[in-house]
Amino acid sequence: MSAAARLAAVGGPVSTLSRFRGALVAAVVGDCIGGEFEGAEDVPLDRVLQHLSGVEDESRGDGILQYSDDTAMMRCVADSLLTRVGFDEQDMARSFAKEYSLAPGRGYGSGVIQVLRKLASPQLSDVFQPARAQFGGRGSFGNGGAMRVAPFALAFRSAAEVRKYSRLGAMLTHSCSLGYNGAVLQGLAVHLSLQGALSLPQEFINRLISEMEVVEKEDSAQRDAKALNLAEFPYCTRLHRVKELIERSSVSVEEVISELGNGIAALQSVPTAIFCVLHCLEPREGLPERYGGLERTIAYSLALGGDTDTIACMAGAIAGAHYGIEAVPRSWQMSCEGVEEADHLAKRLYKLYQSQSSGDAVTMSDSNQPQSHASNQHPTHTN
Ligand code: R7I
Ligand code: MG
Repeated sequence: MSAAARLAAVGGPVSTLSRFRGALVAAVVGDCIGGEFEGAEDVPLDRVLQHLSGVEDESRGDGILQYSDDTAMMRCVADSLLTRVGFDEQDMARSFAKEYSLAPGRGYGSGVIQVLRKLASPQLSDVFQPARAQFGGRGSFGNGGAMRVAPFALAFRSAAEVRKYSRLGAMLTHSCSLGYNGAVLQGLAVHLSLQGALSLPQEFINRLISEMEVVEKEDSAQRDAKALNLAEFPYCTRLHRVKELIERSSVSVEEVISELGNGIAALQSVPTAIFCVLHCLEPREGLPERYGGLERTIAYSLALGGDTDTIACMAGAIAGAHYGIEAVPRSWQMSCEGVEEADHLAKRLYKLYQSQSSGDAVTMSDSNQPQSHASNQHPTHTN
């Protein structure tokens, strides 16, 4: 391991550009590598390690691992934010629809396909309408809004903007608050991680809890929780469980699955992804000592089974923003489709991010303050 990789693996100083590249590249890598175990109920760690050593073996010649809808849609988000210099719901919606029509076989959720077909219609004026019609009018609670959200955290500087645009971007396909609030949580986790907040894990999780307390006070969140027979403040409740689990000296995979879930619902996967990152900040029994934190995070996400590609993709985005690009093994990057493109998009988003700066870095304490953003120059964004 290089000195830079070692430094990154222990969470040492990492440049912002490296964090940006790490976030998108590790998300793609998590998606591609995680595809192997998608839907599996029981994934022994041995099998995960065997799969990963296969990925590391460059002479293997199996060809590259393909990305799924997670990466396909994340690319659309990044591309639209860059082309429109901010959030433009019409452009992003058309981009999702076009991507789906060009490559429909990427493993999209069965519900979201109907939305993507409707979004392709040139007659459609309200691009949020097809999502609202899903599941009897309540909208999808799937994790599809959260899995693609990372570029919002790379495009917007303040927590308030990340909250606002993560939510709107998710609502193009997921209008149930459980769906879009999962995206808000994942977007904020990447946002905080980019700023180095994972070097203080307790503060990181406390900050997410306090953010989600505000988000889940909204009427729509209260109403949807009731309609789905969930206790009030469902994300906050799960984040408190995450906090309890990371405080324990040992926790089994079975406990993590039963406490947090590993499913396709955002509620059963976003807090789980956050847990994977926090749990793997330290070396863990059963994982090779040579693994850095990023490798541990991806390996551990796979061992949970269930929606492995999406959980590894989301955990990868958060962990990649913390450890930086140097922590993503070259062999993993070379084995995964779409890495180069993700790296290129991350570099362009970094430039956009820098161009909004007045020269002052955003700090944890001032990141709640509204700041000027490129999207303000664009008349079509929704308020
Ligand atoms: O959320 P989404 O884009 O995809 C979720 C996962 C990701 O891992 C993708 O990679 C893919 O593999 O699937 O897709 P949706 O179709 O919106 O939601 C996914 C599934 O969640 C649906 O097909 C439903 O089975 C379920 N679901 C619901 N079921 C009942 N009631 C989502 N919302 C509801 C609901 O309100
Ligand atoms: Mg998936």
